Amino acid sequence: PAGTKDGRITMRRYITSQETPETITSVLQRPSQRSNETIVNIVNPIIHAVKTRGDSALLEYTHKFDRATSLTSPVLRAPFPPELMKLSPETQHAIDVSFSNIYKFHAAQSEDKPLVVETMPGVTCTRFSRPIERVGLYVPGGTAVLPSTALMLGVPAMVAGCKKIVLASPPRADGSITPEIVYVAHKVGAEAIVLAGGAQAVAALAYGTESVSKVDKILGPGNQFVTAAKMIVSNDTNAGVSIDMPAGPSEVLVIADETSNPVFVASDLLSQAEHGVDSQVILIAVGLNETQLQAIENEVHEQAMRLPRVDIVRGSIEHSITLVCETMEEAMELSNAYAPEHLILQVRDAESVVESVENAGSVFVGEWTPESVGDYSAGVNHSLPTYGYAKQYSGVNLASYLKHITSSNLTKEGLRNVGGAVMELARVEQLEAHRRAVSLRLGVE
Ligand code: HSO
Ligand code: ZN
Repeated sequence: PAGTKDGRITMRRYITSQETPETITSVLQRPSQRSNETIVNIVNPIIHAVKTRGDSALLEYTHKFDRATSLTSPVLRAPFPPELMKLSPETQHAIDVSFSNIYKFHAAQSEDKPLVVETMPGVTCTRFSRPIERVGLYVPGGTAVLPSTALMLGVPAMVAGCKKIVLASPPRADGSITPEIVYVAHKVGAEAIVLAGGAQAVAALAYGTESVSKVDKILGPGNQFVTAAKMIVSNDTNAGVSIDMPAGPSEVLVIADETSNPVFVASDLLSQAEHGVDSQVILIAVGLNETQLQAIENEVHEQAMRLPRVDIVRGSIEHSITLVCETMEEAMELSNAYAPEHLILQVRDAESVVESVENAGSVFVGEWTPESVGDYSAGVNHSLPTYGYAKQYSGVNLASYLKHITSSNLTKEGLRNVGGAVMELARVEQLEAHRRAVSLRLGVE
């Protein structure tokens, strides 16, 4: 069965009991991306140009790629003029509500007190955190304006206490930035917005230019060029910059059983599918019969046809699939192997299923929790690991903006207690100066 057969917007369907495990693994592969080498060959000269020629190269790329030819300065500095952040009261209220929830959830992640452990009498180990001083937050442009991404990156930076917050986002062709993003930048206390996108923006943040100040960490999603640029600069020891995580196209995996509402299930699949043609949505249908499966498929088609972004949906549904399986255990095994960015549980007693989640960026529990609440306003972060990276990465959170520093503090008694072990290991490693740093203090041989 094809992706959009006879003009119908349909996900390919597989019944797991009728396929080999190899087939299921292969259909759960992410759609392949353009070769890394091709991207790197495009991105490297851009990074080099911005690194060596600064603002003038940055502006050239913005004129070329964003067609913002009237732009004469690549930076908009705070305080941002009120006329650049004029919003309808409804929009402003929506941003304020979301800001407040995101703030609350991320503030609750802070460890107010240092962690203190006495590992032996007189041997005290402590861990405390400090904000990363300067952060660069990349807010993608492209087919949608994303003030929500500015919130998701900016609010935790503010909560963490980062001294310098700089946003970067590609300007519109007239050189301006959408007022919602300017308003968010203002709310999170950003000192500037870099009016640039792509690899050129990443390079400017990593190395600094005459008008863009260098940052210590770059966070935020982006296309393959942005991701490649983030990886390259974070590998350059001369840049001294880190990144949040590698990013790929957005994805969702919905698990539904016979208690799920086909209207809700379809709406969740489509809300991810409309992000981009490279988005991937997966439905795992647990024990659904033909009628129930068709009810969801009809909803996907009907709702998709009424969406303004139906053409994008057509593209993403093309590489999206339905897996029909028999048990929740099998569904969770498949989900954990796929490691989705978003996992939606529309099943009986959804809360009890959360326990078996091993790999996922963010989980949406029960039929009243569409992914879009997490995308915008619930308080959780939407900057999440994609492309299977949920197996080893966390989504953006307060700790993404902090460093943890440890300290040890020993009394003379403490050194007596632990010194023997230190001296013996130093002897094994034949590092005599290490051994003597203890023996000289203790007055032993
Ligand atoms: N679902 C996207 C985030 C987003 N949705 C932004 C709407 N705006 C990736 O997690
Ligand atoms: Zn979304």
